[in-house]
Amino acid sequence: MRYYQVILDDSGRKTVLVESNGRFYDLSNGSNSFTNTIDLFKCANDSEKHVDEISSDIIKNQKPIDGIQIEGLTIKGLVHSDFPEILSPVDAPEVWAFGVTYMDSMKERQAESGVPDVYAKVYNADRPEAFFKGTKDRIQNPGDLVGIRGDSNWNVPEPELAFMLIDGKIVGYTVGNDMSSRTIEGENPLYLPQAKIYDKSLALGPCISSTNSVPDPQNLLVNMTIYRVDDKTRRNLIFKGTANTSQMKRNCEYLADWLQRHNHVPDGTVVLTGTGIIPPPEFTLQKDDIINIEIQNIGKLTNSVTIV
Ligand code: DO4
Ligand code: MG
Repeated sequence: MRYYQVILDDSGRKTVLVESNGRFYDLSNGSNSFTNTIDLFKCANDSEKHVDEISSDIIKNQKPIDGIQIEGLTIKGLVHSDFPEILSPVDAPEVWAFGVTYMDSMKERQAESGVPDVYAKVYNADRPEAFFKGTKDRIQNPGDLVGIRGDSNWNVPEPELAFMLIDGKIVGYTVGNDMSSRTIEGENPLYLPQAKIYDKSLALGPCISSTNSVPDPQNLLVNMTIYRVDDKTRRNLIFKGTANTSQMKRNCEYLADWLQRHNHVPDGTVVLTGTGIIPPPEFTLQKDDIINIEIQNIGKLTNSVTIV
């Protein structure tokens, strides 16, 4: 099942929707009621049940919500309706990221850097590269703007499979965009935090897919398209790329294990697993570009670009 955090109507009330067989149910309607995904997944963990079992129990006597449709893997409200407003699927207290987990990521960073050895070393070492990416207030929702830094002239999105941890275990998956400045990272690897953490540099969504819905996280297609709007307001496709999570050198369980060595992370922590799609060196994002990242069995995350 897939879990969305949404605002359903103009009351501003936030709730969790679950999608089951293309229909949506409100998990705040029931004796056991949930208005955020962390509480829901924690409840499943505490009661030693799968989250989909808890949800199935809640929705078994409920009618699906009218007027919400699934389009591809994106949820849409009624035509002309601003609702549901889709929020980030988890209010993650911490977001971490791994880098250089795909061969292509290693090669591209070697090309941009004056010290290419560090990337080969980390790709080949047992210890992966982990970095802190943000806190919940830094997460952009689906449909929100993502940022490129005003002091950087080479900027890219990084489409990444992300997982969520409860009690140290992987309980679901989402789509992440690890927005990055290649100018700053290329100048000196010690500038990594500035290349990676700045206003609007992280987006997550649209949902958390439970582990039942992602039976093999190491075999998922990842697609990214980028559109540029011309002066006639036409959208032109300017980049299209594909990867598969089977190309990851280290799997999600391995990354979860390394992250949590001597480092406890709070429930609801989200972890980005690295990018396998890197636009060519002449490509840089511009204001108003539209980025779509779609991961099989999860959904599509769409954001447009602003300068921060
Ligand atoms: O080494 C820098 C970061 C790499 C990264 O974010 C990635 O490979 O996705
Ligand atoms: Mg990345």
